[in-house]
Amino acid sequence: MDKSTRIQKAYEIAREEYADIGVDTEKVLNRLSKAAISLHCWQADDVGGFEKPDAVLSGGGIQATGNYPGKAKTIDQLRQDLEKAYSLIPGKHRFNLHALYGDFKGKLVDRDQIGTEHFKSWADWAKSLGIGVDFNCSLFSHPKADSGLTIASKDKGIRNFWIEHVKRCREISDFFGKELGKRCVHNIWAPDGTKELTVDRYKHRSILKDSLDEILSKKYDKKNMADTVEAKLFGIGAEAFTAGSHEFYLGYAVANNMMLCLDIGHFHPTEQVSDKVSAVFQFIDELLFHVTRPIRWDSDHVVTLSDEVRALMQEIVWADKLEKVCIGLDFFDASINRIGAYVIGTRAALKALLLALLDPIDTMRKYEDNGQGFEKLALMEEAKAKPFGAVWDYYCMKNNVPVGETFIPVIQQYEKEVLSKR
Ligand code: RNT
Ligand code: ZN
Repeated sequence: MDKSTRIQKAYEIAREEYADIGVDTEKVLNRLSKAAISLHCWQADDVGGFEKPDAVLSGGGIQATGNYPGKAKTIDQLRQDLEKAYSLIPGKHRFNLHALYGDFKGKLVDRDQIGTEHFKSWADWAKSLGIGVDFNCSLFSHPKADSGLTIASKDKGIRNFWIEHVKRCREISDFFGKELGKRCVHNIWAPDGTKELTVDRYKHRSILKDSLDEILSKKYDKKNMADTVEAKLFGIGAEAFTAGSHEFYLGYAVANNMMLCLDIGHFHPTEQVSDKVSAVFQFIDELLFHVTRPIRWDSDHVVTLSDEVRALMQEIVWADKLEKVCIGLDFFDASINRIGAYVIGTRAALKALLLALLDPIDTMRKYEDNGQGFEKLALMEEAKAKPFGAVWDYYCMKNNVPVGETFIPVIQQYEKEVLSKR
């Protein structure tokens, strides 16, 4: 039997298996195909950006470790890498850009000087691929961020510089939304914090609040852009105090009726981000997730089909909020083939979502409502052993992307022909 016939047959059997527990796989795949994951530009070059040649990530309390050859050094290379990754992932996805990846054409453009003209070629590229773009202000890798404080700094000059930067980033986000006809989500993450014990925590947080108020005072059409704020527990060099903590941003987002970003790596290691979904949605309309895999700290390892990612997708689906979430990836591993990292991580996030959509949720909920605890648990357990892989393979085949591990040789070849020559 040839491979595609095998995949088709396995799927047909799987479809019946799922129908037995009340799940319509065709409907599930249709829903899955509408989920657009935002692939982050920064996995391709270890968060370097294009402000100057050979730019590297510095400060911000984040780190990319490893020196695997082949990282993207130019915009063209990064675009080529992303196109390769998209071709190995089923479905139509998005692109997530950081401000320091502008098309500066060799000129030094400081952060408070960037404008839509530096992102025109990105919009054209995204248009040619038919994908939406999300955006991020960049408050790190810059001498004015060296103190570890930007928009929460007591230094007015520093603060105003970064306020101006973020304002411009919002304008650029609006531009992307208009140009592409797809809303651009602008995520504000400020690394602000201190290494040592800080007396004036209250003051820094009230400065941060004021800065955000000023940044967000201009209103944009929500069709084109939406702002989110991303909280964090700590960063390298910001161990003692991080101004934009979860309580701070949860409060800020609720008070200002705006989106919140939850990054899986930004909480205590035993805390489950998945459990926050149904809590936060009581007060906030939309959430952005930064899907990543923290090991011992916010290490941003490549996403895999881990328990936490599965639980997160389940909570999103079980709360019936799939249409109210944006899913962005936020890992940067410089120690393995970087295109491989995109493909593994995005496929894993999609697999987790597919698994959640395949759960027999209606029956599970009915059992729960009836107090049939044994039945519910039994069904939850048995659902884990249903032939999910056959559905996934079929989805990949239908979307004309490699099935199973067959993307490995494709990436090996790309490495040989393209990455190794950089
Ligand atoms: C840092 C945050 C943030 C960054 C990107 C590069 O801990 O997660 O989202 O990873 O903006
Ligand atoms: Zn993040």
